[in-house]
Amino acid sequence: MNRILVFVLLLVCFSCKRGNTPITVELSKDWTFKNVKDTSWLTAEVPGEVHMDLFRNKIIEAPFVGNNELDLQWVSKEDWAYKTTFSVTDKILLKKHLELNFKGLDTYASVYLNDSLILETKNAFRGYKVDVKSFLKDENELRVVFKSTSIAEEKEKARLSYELPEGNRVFTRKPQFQYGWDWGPQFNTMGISEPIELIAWDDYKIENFYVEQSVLNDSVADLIFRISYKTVIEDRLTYEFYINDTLELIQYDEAKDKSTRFPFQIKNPKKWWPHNIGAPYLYDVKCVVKKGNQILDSISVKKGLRTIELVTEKDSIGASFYFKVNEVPVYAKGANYIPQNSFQNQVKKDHYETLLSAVVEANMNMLRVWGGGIYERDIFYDLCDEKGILVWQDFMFACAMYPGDEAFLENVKIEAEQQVKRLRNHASIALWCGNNESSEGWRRWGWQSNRGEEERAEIWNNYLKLFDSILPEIVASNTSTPYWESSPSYGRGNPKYKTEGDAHDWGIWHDEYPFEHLQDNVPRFMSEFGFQSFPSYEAIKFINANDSISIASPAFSTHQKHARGFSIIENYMARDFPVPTNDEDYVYVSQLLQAHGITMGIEAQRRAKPYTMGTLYWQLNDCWPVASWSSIDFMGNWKALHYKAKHSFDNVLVSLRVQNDILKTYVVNDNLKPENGTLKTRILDFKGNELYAFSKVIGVKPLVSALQTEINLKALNLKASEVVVVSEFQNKKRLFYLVKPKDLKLSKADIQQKITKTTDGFSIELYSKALQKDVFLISESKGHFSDNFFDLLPNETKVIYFKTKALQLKYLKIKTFNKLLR
Ligand code: BMA
Repeated sequence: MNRILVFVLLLVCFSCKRGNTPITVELSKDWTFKNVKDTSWLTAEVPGEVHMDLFRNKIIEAPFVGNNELDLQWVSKEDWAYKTTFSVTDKILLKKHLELNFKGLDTYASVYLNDSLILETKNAFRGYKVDVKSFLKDENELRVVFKSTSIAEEKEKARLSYELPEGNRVFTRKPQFQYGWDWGPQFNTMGISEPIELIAWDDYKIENFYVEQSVLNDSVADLIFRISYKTVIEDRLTYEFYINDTLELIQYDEAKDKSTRFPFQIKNPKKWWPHNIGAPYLYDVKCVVKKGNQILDSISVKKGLRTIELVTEKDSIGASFYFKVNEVPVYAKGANYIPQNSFQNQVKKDHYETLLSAVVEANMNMLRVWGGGIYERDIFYDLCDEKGILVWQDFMFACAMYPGDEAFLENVKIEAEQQVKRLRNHASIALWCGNNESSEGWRRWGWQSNRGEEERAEIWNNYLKLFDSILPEIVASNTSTPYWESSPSYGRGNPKYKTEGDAHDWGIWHDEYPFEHLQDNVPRFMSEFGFQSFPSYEAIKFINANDSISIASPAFSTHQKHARGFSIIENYMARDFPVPTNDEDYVYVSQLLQAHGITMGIEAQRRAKPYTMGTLYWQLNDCWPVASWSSIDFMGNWKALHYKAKHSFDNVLVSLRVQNDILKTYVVNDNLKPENGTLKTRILDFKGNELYAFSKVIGVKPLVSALQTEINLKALNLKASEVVVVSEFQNKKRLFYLVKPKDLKLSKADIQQKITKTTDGFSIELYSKALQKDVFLISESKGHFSDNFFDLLPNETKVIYFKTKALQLKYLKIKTFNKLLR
């Protein structure tokens, strides 16, 4: 557009009247709450939740401490009322339209405005809008009464002649993990979970702005700006579109059809990439709607331009399962994400920022938002867009069969449509997946036994209605993001789990297969596999509510939710590691054990690229302090796995394996460019003496994994328990051992340390004359070590940074695996 015209338009724009745009007021003040049976009201936080309100009022103890969970089950069995009063200005009252927008009510709520029942709800995953023009006054009272979920659930259950797997939770549309999970407590929350807004408007209000992308290549991006709105006028309106604050398009339309669409083209577009491949570029797109000179409404979105494809093509082995971003096959690296707190309103902006930064730092490019949790808040997806993290988004259904009656399906339809529309502008969203493990459960977990044919058919047909028809149709008609019915495609009881689709390989952990199973059993896309460990000392002390790190305390036992959890950890530990007798070492070794097994899987899968095209381990984070599969604990401390996964997920990975006495070195390259350099292999004893050395100049093509060297170990006549293999490529070193950790004959030597203050923490220089394995730095000051649980090569100095607000590093403890071996 001509510059003078833009200037004139901008001048016109500055003189525009803004008086008549919709007004939004959040009703977050002066809330009180009570048990419906009580008389006195106590202060409440909105948005919020009843357990936390009770805790703040000192009625209950901290829910995550000790055995308090068990004593607090009464809370969800009661009914709770919330109320506030608020005044409304004449300016707002005089608006033609007054609407209350309930962004989240958890779950069975009756809402009264000035004693009139205005709304009844039954879905915590959707919003509700109510026209309140005829109810609103100068002074108002808003009251929300929540009923215990069990009342509605029992009613629904009574309507069926059979029981649905797995329990009454299936009848309520709320986070399923709140009913208790194998890593989560049972805290069935109730409350006003998201803001309530009063929206006042006269003639026109934007409801939704979707920047649809119809074509994207290197030279053009063809977009369609789709606006849906509410209006009472039929005038000709002006739509102005700004890209990165520059007015780029002006269009006109009659305001009457509830929606309108305008094509627009960006030349030489900048694409959005997952951060490990390119920059996650985002455009600012803004739409301003005017009537003549008057602005009626405006809306902005951040838009990343990318194509996304899930490639599931039949091939000679079975069928592929991988993502193509901007035509590039991208190996997905990451983890499964669960809610960050049982009480969602305790999760603040900083938590999102810190956790998602840790995802990027660990070289992950994908998270799977698991179906037993929540559709995350906008901020989560905003940050994933910004940081270049792809999101595999489950619909919120997990490990169960769900009802199929009209009312239930209608409720889910609205939920799904709202969520898909809310998230469709996000470049990060790579996939919508119907559910977690429901079809696997139906086929393999005995759910069909003791049922007649008719009953089985009904339950399965209801499954198909929802996951094979309703949800994919909603996804297809509202976005171009791919849909997948269920994760995994096949349970591990079906041999196809390795040759088709995505897999959850719980042979590790649940079936107690040795970790080595992961070396040769790689699927096409590993969407779950995992192993538990104990959390940080900090988390254990918090649970025990004193300075004790006892893992045998009754309190800590409540924080292990897997029936066989402790014994599975111990069985695996005894196979590969020494089993310490004191808790401090036991916790440490449990983390080494988890990291040992999971990184073995990560690397085997990456080496198998392109047969395998994704690795998402179970699980990234925790919702409370607990012994679990997470790699970052509830307190934000990185376990050994998170540090080691960072290396195993590196874009350029040197990975070693021994097969029939042959030491094989692979290089995996996830970059778009070839990686060249000298691959050096050295074998050292633990004092640093070189026993063998071999170098080779290599070139690794983009996006491949390739075997680079094979060394016959037999011919070298080594003492396998007394050596370390050091592989070096492009200034990065990987260490590899030829025997199990428990069989290593490590030397005992001191570690020298030199600590220096830096601007935001400390630098720690470490040195030892002998190889030190799994060096673990522990500080009592809260902070983050740049690396931890690392191996220190003999006679080499390593510098670690400890980022902390503490001004002194009073206590730095160093643990090393060497000391655990007899
Ligand atoms: C996976 C998940 C969860 C569970 C985990 C560990 O299959 O989908 O249901 O917490 O296993 O058992």
